[in-house]
Amino acid sequence: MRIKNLTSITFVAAGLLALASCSNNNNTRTTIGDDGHLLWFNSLQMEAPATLGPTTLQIAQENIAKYWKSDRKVDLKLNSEAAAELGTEGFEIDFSGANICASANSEVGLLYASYELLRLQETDGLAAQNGKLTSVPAFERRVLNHWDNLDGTVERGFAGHSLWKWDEINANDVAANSNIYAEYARANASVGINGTVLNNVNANADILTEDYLLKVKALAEIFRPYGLKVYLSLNFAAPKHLANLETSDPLDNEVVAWWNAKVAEIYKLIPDFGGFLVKANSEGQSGPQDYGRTHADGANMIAKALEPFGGIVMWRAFVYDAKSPDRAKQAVEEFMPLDGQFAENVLIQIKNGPVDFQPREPFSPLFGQFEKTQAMVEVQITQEYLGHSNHLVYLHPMWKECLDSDTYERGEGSTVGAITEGKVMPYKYTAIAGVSNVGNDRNWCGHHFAQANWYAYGRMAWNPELSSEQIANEWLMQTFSKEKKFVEPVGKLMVASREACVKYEMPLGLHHTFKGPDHYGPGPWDRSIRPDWEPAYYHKAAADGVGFDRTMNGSGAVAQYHEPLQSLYNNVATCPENLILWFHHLPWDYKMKSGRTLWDELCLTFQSGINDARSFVDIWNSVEQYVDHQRFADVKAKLERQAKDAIWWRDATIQYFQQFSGMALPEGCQPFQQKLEKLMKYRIGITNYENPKIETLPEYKLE
Ligand code: GCW
Repeated sequence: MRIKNLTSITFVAAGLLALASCSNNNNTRTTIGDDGHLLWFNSLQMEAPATLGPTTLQIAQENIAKYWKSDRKVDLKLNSEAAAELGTEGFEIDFSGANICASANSEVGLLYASYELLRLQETDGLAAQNGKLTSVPAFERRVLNHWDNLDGTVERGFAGHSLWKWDEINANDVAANSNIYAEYARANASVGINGTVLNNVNANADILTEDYLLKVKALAEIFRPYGLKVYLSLNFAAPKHLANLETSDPLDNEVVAWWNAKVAEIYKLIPDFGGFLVKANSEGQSGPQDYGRTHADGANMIAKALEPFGGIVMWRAFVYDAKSPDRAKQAVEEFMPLDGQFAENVLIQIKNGPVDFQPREPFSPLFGQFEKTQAMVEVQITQEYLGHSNHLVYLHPMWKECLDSDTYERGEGSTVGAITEGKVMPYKYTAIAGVSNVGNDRNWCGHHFAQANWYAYGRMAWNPELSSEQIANEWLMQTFSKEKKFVEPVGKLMVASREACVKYEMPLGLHHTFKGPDHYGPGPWDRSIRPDWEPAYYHKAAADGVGFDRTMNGSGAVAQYHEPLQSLYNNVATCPENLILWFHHLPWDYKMKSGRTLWDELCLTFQSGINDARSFVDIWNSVEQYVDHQRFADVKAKLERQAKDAIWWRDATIQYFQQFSGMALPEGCQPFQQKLEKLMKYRIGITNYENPKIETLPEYKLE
């Protein structure tokens, strides 16, 4: 006999009025919530979870029992009959009856439903619900990538040290560990993130030693009730490093046997281990090419070991080498010959753009090229190139721009999103990755508003259709205040912030004009040990003009795009102007659509970015009454810094380019505040992991 409605539990929101009024109490919010630690649970004042204890179902039940404020009862039903299409994680919430009924095929589906209900409640969304709300995640594997090193530093992390305290993790008594790990897992579950790669893609092989694996197992146990699976980055040379084998050649029998045994050992400890993330033959990491083998040889060897256990390999396509005349072309050149050779449980993890997480890039053409290979998108949540944790830059618009980009692979509608969701060609596995911005800072992400990027990543991975505005507004309501006079202006500020950053850092398709390896601040003049690490490789500013010619007369990168994009990008008259210097090298006096010269347009776009950043300070000042004093002051200081940085960026970039253009600042531009010679000497140690705080630019003034 089939068991139906395995559990059907009804909760009465008993005694919750007291709690509700407590969470609405401004005093409570100021004292408890103002360091930002409560994330988007601020409006609920959610209690810290126990490190271990409750099951998934119990967590869902508790969410409702403790935090559901309405007197309408909520039923949570497991294994309801109608739920077949919900899959293993989806849920349905029926608002039509007297009771609200949430059903799912699994406990984790009910857990997600409970967070959906609380989100609706906290964002005034319940009134609009009267029928059935069905929700199924777009991507099966919604993964965070931590670039956390075993020594506690975080590569491109701007929120303190790693959350993982490897020295302290107690593998023998899991419940004795800090409950920060359960808090982290809960935050992820609440936005639908179901996987986490714990260590940096520049991987230390030691993560696969028994000592570390036992600690990974402890974390996996804490995460499990929240539906969060653990993955690891592997070092391809691990057999050499850890077992003293002479080689790590993926076709060597001993190497294969070593990986098989290692994978079996991991699954014995962590039966639901998700799989491996691999950066191979990229930026000095070892890989199969060290042994004359291909990416496919390497990925498939690991994939075969994982296959019996249901694990996957996420093999990165982030490859480039110093000799390539156009780095943007290399992923396609290196991976397309391998299309069709990858095992079924391999996904190729591709950064949103073809270079490297720049403020604006076109989508990576590799998404539209693969015909027989599963691709997944990697976005960067940490703001490596977008002002670190000093700038308020809400990234959802940037990510959505990539997912919504049409590759035209199979005619219109073959967007990056549709392809990677497996809607264009059938995929066995679908996934998406986001490089985490979480550290051990009290507020998790360094900037209070950087939390919105963690939140938005999860919401997008679940439902890529949600708009930037909706996600921003719901985050604001849960994190700060439901007051319309707060949410409206600040929501608009958030949605505008990415474009503002593009404008004040590198507009019109400029890219990689950063100072030094910190990737913070302007340095179009900067030199390096490799040409492709120098800004001039990308901007090519000279007396004859500026921009990278990627047309058919130049590097030919446009040919990696399908028609009509190829012609659109190739033709300077049709190329979107927000990418024009990505694809074209143009004279300084080139006529833009506005009728202005390229030079004037460039200067005025920078100015517009400065004005936007400046206006953010005013907007924030105008909502002071709705924000607790601590978070208000924290954000204000950072917004002022951001607005000054915007001027710094403009001063440096435009004065540097002026040496070539010989043209003056057009009307409408503020005069430079600092001279180029001084800015060229200017260094700030922003990549200071011990103290990644604001270092002011005292010379800059806000008007
Ligand atoms: O964006 C670049 C970063 C490196 C990073 C690399 C990668 C983890 O500057 O710090 O290394 O990309 O994505 O592998």
